[in-house]
Amino acid sequence: MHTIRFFTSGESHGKALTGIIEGIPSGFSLSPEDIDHDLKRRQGGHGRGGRMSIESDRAEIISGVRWGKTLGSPIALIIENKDWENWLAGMSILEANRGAIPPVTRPRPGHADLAGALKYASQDIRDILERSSARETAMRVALGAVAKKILFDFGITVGSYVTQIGEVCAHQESPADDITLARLFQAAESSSVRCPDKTASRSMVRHIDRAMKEETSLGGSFTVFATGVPVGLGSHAQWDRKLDGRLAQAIMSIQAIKGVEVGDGFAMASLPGYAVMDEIYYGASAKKGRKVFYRKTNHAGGIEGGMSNGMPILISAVMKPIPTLRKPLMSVDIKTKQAFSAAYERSDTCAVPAAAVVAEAMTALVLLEAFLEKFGGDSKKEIMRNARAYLSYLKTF
Ligand code: EPS
Repeated sequence: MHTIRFFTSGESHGKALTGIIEGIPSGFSLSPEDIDHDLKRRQGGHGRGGRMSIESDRAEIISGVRWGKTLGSPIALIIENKDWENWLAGMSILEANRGAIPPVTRPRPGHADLAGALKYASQDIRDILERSSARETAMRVALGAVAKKILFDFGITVGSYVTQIGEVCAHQESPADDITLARLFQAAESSSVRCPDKTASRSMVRHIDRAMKEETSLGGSFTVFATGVPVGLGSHAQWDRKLDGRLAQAIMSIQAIKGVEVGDGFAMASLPGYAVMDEIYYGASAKKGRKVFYRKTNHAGGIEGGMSNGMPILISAVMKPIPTLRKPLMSVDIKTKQAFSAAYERSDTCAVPAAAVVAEAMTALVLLEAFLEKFGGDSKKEIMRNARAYLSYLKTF
């Protein structure tokens, strides 16, 4: 039984994106501004294409909230596609408009185009690309903003920063503690590529400009973090309850993501055991002077045995270069079976900064689901009581 469930719908050039999230308890403050802030962050980032100058995403909350507070009923959201005006006949739902624009018959390597057309028996690849487009992630960010707002009321903060774009890598700090992460996040928020390292940021911008001129695209990597997560979200007891597995699936589902790692992740392959475990200590905490279990390192990325261990959660992911290239790649027309250069649809050069914001949303949604499994209730008051009782119990352990 899932504590929360959510769905999105919408084509990239259709009328709107819609989303429904169910299971949000009552009594939490929520306003459109809480959501619009993250929508704006997702639209930014150096390297975005022409579409982002058309859209200025805003969420309309159409159910589940009254007088600024959640009701416990499903929350439905709508984000309009401004570009729809240019696609009225081409994306019309009416049979009468069939054939208003020519079909897309040239599948782009790296996209859902060919597999989707074959699977859904479609002679027009537009039927596939409209939904596989990363436009859909705008709604995931809106739903994730709802989750973030609720987590924040319990002291949990989710953020991200970019660590690599193409060949340019940021100087990597070891982000073991909340203060370092807050600083990295703040620096990322004032960088046009969402990278906390100023020198690397400047090189990344130049690298993206060069890729634009060379008519190619760039991928990269980013880190998502969550601080304030209490020990014990997720479970070791069954494969599909493990928090790391759930987070990895959620982030891997974002368009163009090709790898996800937790904590030191792939680097652990070449390190000896003593270098990647986080030794356990017991003593007075810096915060309240009370004795607690603590770690000096966070190689595990805050998750051991599929459960949060009280350290910040750290997940990194790799985004491949966007597959829509101005300089087209070889492909085969699905109608004529002739070799062609793949069709070019207007696109971004680099969307790694945006992907990091989408990954924050997916992380928040998974964490909220796990949080409500542990402390679940129907109202904010009830959940507060449950969470407080658990935290008091931990003090007596
Ligand atoms: C995308 C192609 C571009 C991107 C789009 C994702 O859209 P268009 O085809 O309209 O130029 O801008 O991203 C968004 C619209 C968005 O909101 O992120 C693709 O093919 O995935």
